[in-house]
Amino acid sequence: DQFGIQASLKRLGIKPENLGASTGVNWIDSGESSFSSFSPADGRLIGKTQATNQEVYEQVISQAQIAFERWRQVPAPQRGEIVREIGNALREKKADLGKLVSYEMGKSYQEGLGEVQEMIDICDFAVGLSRQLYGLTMHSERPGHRMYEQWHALGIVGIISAFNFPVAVWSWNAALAWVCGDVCVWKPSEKAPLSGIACQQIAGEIFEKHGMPEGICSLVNGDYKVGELMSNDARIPLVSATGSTRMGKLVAESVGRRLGRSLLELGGNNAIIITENADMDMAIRGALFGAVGTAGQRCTSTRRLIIHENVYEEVKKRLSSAYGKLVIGNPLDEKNHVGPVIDKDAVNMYLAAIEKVEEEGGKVVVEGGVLSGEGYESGCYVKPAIYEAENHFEIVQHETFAPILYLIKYKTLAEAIRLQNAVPQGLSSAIMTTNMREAEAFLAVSGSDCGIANVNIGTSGAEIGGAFGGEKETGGGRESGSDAWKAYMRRQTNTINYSSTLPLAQGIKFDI
Ligand code: UN1
Repeated sequence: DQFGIQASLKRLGIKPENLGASTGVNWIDSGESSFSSFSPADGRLIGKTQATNQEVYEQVISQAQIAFERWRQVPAPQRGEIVREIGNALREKKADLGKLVSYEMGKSYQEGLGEVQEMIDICDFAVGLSRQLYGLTMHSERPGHRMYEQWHALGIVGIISAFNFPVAVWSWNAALAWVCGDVCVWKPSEKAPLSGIACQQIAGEIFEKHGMPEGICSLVNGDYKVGELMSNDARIPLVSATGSTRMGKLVAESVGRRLGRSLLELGGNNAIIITENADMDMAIRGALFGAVGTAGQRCTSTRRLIIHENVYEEVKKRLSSAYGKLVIGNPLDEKNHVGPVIDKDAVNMYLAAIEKVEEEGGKVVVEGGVLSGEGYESGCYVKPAIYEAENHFEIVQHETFAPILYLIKYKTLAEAIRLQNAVPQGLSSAIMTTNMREAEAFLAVSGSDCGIANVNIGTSGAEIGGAFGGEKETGGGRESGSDAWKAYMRRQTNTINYSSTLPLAQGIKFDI
């Protein structure tokens, strides 16, 4: 145990097995068979979790309903106080939690810490927000009338999160939902459940310390079947789901059938446009981290570089040389740049994508492959690869959750923007340029069609303060900053008549 994993698990209060569902600090034993969580870093078993069955699910939802009645009555700033303490507890446990995220998911320890920092940041954001859940006032057309809107808590928020950000995405939803007066039921990814369990325990203890009932923060482990229970459950007015476009369409269909709300963060196919006016050092640095960081498994990972023909060869050369210096290995060892992908399925998807791009006529620039031998025993380490490709290739149109980067050449900025937009997804995008006209054209209505458009920054690494999400097959949802909180509340328009007559709107006459 070179990296002190066992000590961290102990400090985080993770028991070795059978953690299925929880409504706060209590865990419910479903007696169901268990899921094993293996580390992609070294292939070892970290722990086991139980699947939540229908009966346990019912227990969790009933408790959440009871908890909502109480929680919604707590004044929002007091709810914020509790979220502040959750943020402080995360600060205290940052190193242990960051390590567990890194070990269980495979991202570098630095990125594991970064993920916990996102959780801390969203808690801070939510604390401030708890005093700013503003509604508007309007002028009524009728004399002696006042009109305004207010935002009320919605109810149970279901959160389905993905393996790649096993805890941060939960916190973006949960921290806002809590200050809004909602209660949360979270299904973490079955590929990284223990990080979720650690967070559940941290939050559960804080709610308990404040004498709050069980059911404000709940967790239900399991696979897609638990997700289906949530999507079809009319007691959950909002389901927030992060993952593949395929999964998102299934969730949206089920939630839509019962006219519930869904908030979707799905696939991205993010590009950086590198113009001939780019600061080349910055462009290379941004592209490199965007493409190989988190082993290409961020929904914001850079998958395409759209490069001006005059700088194309230079970018190709400099990137190849940078890729040659990448050190691939155990994510907890801070000398390594790139860790493993999540599991063998991900390795197979990576290999299939490489085969496909070659079949479609892509030309290899930096060769990929699966690593074996000492340190790579888990079989999940792959080499980041680069291909010259064309935007219309089927594989380029598709989000492959792996470190494969496609280089595409362009002549005019209009063409570059057209290529950037010509994919089904619309999450993140960037332009590298020192030319103000190019930057503004990229940001204009006729520019990038993505939810996130950056100038001289890569496609990944969004901050908490901005709304996060994207268009088209990315699902349209917005989470974390700006006014994303509105998705977690219900709006009520109130008109009050303080006059002694009852005039009708639109001047309608109705006299007897
Ligand atoms: C994700 O990959 O699901 O912008 C979220 C970023 C991170 C979040 C990514 N802040 O890359």
